[in-house]
Amino acid sequence: MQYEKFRLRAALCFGLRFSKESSLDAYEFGGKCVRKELEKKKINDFGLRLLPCDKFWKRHGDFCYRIYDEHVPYEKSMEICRLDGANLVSIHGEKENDFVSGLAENNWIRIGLVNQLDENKWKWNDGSSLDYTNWASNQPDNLGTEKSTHLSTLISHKWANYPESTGAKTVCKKAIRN
Ligand SMILES: [Ca+2]
Repeated sequence: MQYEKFRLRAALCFGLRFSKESSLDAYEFGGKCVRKELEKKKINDFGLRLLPCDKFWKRHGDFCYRIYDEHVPYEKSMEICRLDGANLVSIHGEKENDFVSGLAENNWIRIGLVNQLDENKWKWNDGSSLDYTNWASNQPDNLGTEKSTHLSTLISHKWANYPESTGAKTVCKKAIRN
């Protein structure tokens, strides 16, 4: 009989733990089924929730992305991302390209692909490898003067190089919190 009571209580605790009320956990303590708020575990000393991405950032895979709608030159884009502890976005495949261009909403965004004048090579600002490109036809052109790269749904999610002074929206990228 005592065993049955125990089984029932354990089942109740188990049910609570995996109920849709995901903010609650349940465990046995002193012969009772105790519920506790799980949310408190996810709040740090500053009262902020430790979600994988901060507010205003969107997650895709292991990274968080944020778009800034102001049209700014290259140096300003760099500064915006740096202040966020992030880099200008790098893109490593078609899915990531689609995700990033989806943030742009029919406008031009700057991505972190730059041309070093001294080497005449394209490199990602965040130091990641150049393993994917999606240039529009006849791009990149005017090497030496168009050293920044823009992406837009207006050219079928493809890329075109522009002078660093040309304004574009900024997309920043950083790794998710574990
Ligand atoms: Ca160009």
